Amino acid sequence: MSKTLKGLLKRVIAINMILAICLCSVYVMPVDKADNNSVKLASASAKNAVRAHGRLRIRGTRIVDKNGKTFRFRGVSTHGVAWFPQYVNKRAFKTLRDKYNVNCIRLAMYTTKQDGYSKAARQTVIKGVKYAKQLGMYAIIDWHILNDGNPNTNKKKAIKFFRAMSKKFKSYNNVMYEICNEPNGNVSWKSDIKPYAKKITKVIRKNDKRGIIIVGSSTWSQDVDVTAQSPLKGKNIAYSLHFYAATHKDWNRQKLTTAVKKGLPVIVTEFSICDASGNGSLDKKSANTWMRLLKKYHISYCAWSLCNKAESSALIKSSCTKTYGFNKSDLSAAGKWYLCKKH
Ligand code: IDC
Repeated sequence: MSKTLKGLLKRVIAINMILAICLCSVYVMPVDKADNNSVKLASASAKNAVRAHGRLRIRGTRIVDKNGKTFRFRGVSTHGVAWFPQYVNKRAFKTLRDKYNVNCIRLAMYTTKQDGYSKAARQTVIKGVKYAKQLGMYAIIDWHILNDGNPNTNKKKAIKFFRAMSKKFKSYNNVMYEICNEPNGNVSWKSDIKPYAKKITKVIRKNDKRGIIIVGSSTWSQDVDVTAQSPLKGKNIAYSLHFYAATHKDWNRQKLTTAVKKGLPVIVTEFSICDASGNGSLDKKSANTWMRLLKKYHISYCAWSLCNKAESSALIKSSCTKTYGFNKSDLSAAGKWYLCKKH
């Protein structure tokens, strides 16, 4: 081949390459612009907790990640998904993840008809788990018993629900099952909650052999010290402790210490810094004492709740109607305390 021909060929190839690059960027640019989300997703991949930590397990009193390292999640609980389904959207979860370092979403589904238990509520939970998975966040499926005090009241429904959920999500590595939010009333660990938990655990384990199962305790999930006297047998089972800092103080913190010292793995799947009604004034002093204790024992936590209801536990200001993209000024006092502070 003559020198001039070679030179010509090189030039043609170079021009083609430049053209191809131009064409690509013309093609890519509008996509990025149109789908702002995808760009941010890529840049925020460092926040993909599930990619980094994988399936969580319980070892001793702690949660450990896929590498066996102690892991604590920092979560947000929805309000009842039947009442505030609008916050179960991918952009809301992404906002929590990217702006506020949240890596776990608890999907609270009340279990009585009067509190919105329905097919639609179940579908919202399923959607929520999928969004969390897509964003690399952990998800807690919360069977939110409350007015139904004894978990056995709706045991049949719970069996059906957890059979379906564990079947659907058995291959997901981000799912945890909270099988009874807050047993209360005339209910005891030994004769009510433990037998219920045995049954539900068996149902879940038929499908999902490894996902963490979280079990509540008596007195609105405060009596972890009682649970610690005779925990369930089996792997990857943890126990929930709930607190509302303005109501629950040293007495309750002592219960946590007793339980952990006995070897019970505890997760705070729900807390707020107001009183137990979900309203009232905030007690930041008690809240900070709680947070120090949780840190000491490497305990994970989720704050109640992702909504703009006019109550002090709501993380979003009641005047804010956004359902995602919350800025600091959109957050309530409790929201600012929780989401904008390092605990
Ligand atoms: C509260 C909600 C409130 C709702 C009420 C009744 O904040 O808007 O009207 O339930 O359903 C819990 C429960 C949680 C409660 C919360 C505050 O798990 O469902 O939510 N709380 O009372 N345990 C202790 C406090």
